[in-house]
Amino acid sequence: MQLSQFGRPARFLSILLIAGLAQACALLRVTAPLPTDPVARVNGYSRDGNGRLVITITFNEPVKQSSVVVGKTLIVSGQADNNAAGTLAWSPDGKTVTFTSTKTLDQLISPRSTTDAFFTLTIIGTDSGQGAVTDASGNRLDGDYDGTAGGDYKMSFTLIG
Ligand SMILES: [Ca+2]
Repeated sequence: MQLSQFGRPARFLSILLIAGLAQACALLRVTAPLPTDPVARVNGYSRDGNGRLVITITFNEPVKQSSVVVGKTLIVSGQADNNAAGTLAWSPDGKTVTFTSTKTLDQLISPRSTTDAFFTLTIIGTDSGQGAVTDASGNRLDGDYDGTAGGDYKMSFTLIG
């Protein structure tokens, strides 16, 4: 009786401790677009006034901006260009980056081999020689959402023909 009454606050304290640790060790993740979101597969991009591809990517915490390098740790691949050149623009809080391609979206996916067209966004979490995206403290992106740092984020976009 007395033991179980004593156990309750101890359990509460350990839950607080675990929650605190989880907070301190928060993993860097992409929160939008989510690879599992079927709507984002179609709508997670846009075109600017010049027809260039624009993809806006949001993370859960500020990113070390120098770790995001187009063609190395952020790779956009279309049917006609498997490593599209482009520029990055960061939000003031460092959590959101917007990629704008140098070529137009039509150039990236043309000629289309099927009615539908596809392009992919890869953000590197596992360094295989070209670096990896990290947060401001140097923790690598949990790109595969498995709960441990590392793993690449891959998002497929489909243009319905
Ligand atoms: Ca991971």
